[in-house]
Amino acid sequence: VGFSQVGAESDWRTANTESMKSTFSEDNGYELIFDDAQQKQENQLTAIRNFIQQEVDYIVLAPVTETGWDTVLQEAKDAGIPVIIVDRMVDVSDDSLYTAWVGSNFKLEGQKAMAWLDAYLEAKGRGDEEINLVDIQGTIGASAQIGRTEGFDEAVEAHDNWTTLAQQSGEFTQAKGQEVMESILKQSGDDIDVVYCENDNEAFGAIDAIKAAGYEVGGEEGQILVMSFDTTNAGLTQTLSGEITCDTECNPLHGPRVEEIIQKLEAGEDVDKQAFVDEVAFASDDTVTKVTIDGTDYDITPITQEIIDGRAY
Ligand code: GYE
Repeated sequence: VGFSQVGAESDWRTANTESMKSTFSEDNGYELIFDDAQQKQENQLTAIRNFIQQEVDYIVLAPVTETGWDTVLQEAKDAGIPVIIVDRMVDVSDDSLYTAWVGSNFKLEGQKAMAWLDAYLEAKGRGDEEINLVDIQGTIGASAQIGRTEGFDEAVEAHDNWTTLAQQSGEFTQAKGQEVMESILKQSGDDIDVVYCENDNEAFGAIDAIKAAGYEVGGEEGQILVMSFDTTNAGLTQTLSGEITCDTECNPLHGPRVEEIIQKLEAGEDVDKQAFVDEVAFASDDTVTKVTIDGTDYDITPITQEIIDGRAY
């Protein structure tokens, strides 16, 4: 199995890589050829071509961004090697260029987070106040960015009293999240109510920048409310401390899911073309414990140390 991984940009990614490596281990009967693309699509194209040359049985691709895969996936198809897409999605003209995809519903993640924010501000008596928001986006063109930004934009548009002050990519990294937040704070620090970070590592960087600039993070009026995605161990620990007020899950444990697909293919069975992972969400307190999107209820669980200790990542 050849696995082309996006990079090592986040805690989420580390958990994802570990899940893949421990599943596709020699003990389990696999030979895994792992390639870290350092967030560059050109490296992924090279990796896939190397996998084809090495005549692997399966190619697993975690694509950095959605577009630009048609040619290389056609090459894999011509070589008769099934390609399983994991985590982020590809945008291809012909769906037969990949065998199956498993990952998250990133738009739903964004919608859940923004529905939580709406209910939270309402509960705090701030439903009619002017609210200024910042969106620190993920890697532009990555499904995780596209879906989470859509959830953000649609919610801002639906509120006359919400304004987007800044919207900029933090590349899903802590360093870039901090750098971007520093510059936004210089321009409009006093006006910011909410910072929506599209992953935990950006949130860690943003929180450092906010504190260094002399502002307080938290969910009360006068503080800067930080939201995040991934629910990594470190992210939930900062949720417990109240520095992140809401953290929406993105589950990285894809190894066993990809293995199930491969086992079915080996047995000649059909596999789902696309499969979404079920995900939850956590908040620093119990102000809002449920949101409803398109008629479906989703729990928002107040985080505790017990919950953090009991989680697999
Ligand atoms: O949220 C982020 C990572 O694609 C879901 O990529 C993934 C995202 C995740 O770098 O931390």
